[in-house]
Amino acid sequence: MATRGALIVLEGLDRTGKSTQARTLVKNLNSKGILAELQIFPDRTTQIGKVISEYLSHARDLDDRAIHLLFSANRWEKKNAMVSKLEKGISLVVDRYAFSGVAFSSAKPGLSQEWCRQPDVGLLKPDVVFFLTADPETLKQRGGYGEERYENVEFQKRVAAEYSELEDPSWIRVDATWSAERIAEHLLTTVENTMRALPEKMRELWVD
Ligand code: DGP
Repeated sequence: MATRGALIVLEGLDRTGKSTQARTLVKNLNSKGILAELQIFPDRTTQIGKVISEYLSHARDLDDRAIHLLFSANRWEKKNAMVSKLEKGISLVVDRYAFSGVAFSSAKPGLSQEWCRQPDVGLLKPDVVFFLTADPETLKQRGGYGEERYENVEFQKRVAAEYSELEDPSWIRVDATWSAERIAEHLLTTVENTMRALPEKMRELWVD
């Protein structure tokens, strides 16, 4: 069995319950004696993250390509710390990753998936990607969206189409309309199985 931690990513549209599930997964892994920590992207605590947060709350406007590169830089600035934790045997549960980067940016006019992928090439490749799915109209019923940019059904539909194009067969689709308990159990079991067959070496995203 590998001595390193596993890199576990949760992806999906807004309001699919990702953040709750990511927190629950860390707690459930910890209670089984497995070292695990949460990493949220965008990480709004850094200087770059603060600019992203201002952009999302409409406090600042930025060119579509400029904000795309900042989201990516926000992931790059965390890479070394993530590698070091994984090497110490700490698993990381990541709430959104480069796939959000591609899906949300390429949903905008004029930005291709190919262009959007480039800045994230070479980041760590996840060991498992959970893709929480539900129809945007259903998600809207969950108390509606907030004030942030991207939080509207039309845009989310375009993001969903981009995710489908980006999805690869290794992703694990999870029905976000299942109960929170059922999803949490499914995630935990899958992660435990992934950990049993974890390759020692970490790989790079979109390289091979
Ligand atoms: P969250 O904090 O998970 O609600 O994410 C904030 C919003 O930003 C959400 O609508 C998804 C979007 N987002 C996350 N990562 C990226 C990214 O890398 N690029 C773009 N364009 N949007 C992103």
